[in-house]
Amino acid sequence: MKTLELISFDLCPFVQRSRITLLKKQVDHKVTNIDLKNKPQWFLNISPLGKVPCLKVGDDILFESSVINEYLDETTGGEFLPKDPLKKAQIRAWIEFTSTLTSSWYSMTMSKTKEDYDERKEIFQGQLNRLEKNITGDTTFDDSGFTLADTCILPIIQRTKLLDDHYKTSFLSDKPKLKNIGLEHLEKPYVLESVPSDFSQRMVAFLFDAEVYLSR
Ligand SMILES: N[C@@H](CCC(=O)N[C@@H](CS)C(=O)NCC(=O)O)C(=O)O
Repeated sequence: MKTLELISFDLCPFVQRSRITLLKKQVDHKVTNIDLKNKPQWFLNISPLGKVPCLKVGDDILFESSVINEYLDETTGGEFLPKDPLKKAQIRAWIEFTSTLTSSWYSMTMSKTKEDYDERKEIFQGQLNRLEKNITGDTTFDDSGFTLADTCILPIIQRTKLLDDHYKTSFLSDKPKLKNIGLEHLEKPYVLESVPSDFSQRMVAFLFDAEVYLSR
């Protein structure tokens, strides 16, 4: 296999998807973190959208987390996507949904006023409810086992649990399926190592510095 280098920002939920895939499959790789506020020129040269993650595969570049994840899965056995075309398409569709959900989490969390927070919370909560209703597995999104959808849902559960634990929100209190997926995976090495060891403190400090409504 060609050498793999993941270009990363260590708090990014989209990067985390690929880290989870790489770590769960125990694939050798290097991680290079960049400063998103001061993107290096070499990064801008290789990243068409100026976003992380990017994956260097030998001398080739891949971008977009869902594409990177499919490549990583396909080249290492392909067991993180169902073989059945309809099932596979459904997982891909829910992966797309989780990208919107991730943006909604971010937008809500970064709200600076109560009005913005309340408005965005409605949107996030509605989407989270919908995700919860569509989970068919006991400890995974799909009843066929761990899929690439789980690599996208875990960063959301982790960040939402952080809000519940630290800011006393209660997003997961009526979400037994999401809670169960979190219980099963969040403390496993492939999730713990997919973020910095001081992830919670870093996130809380980041939100405090950003003077968001939740930090008040
Ligand atoms: N659709 C992209 C989203 C990636 C993304 O939004 N990454 C953020 C960091 S979490 C980024 O690089 N932002 C830099 C910028 O927009 O300037 C993916 O799934 O890879």
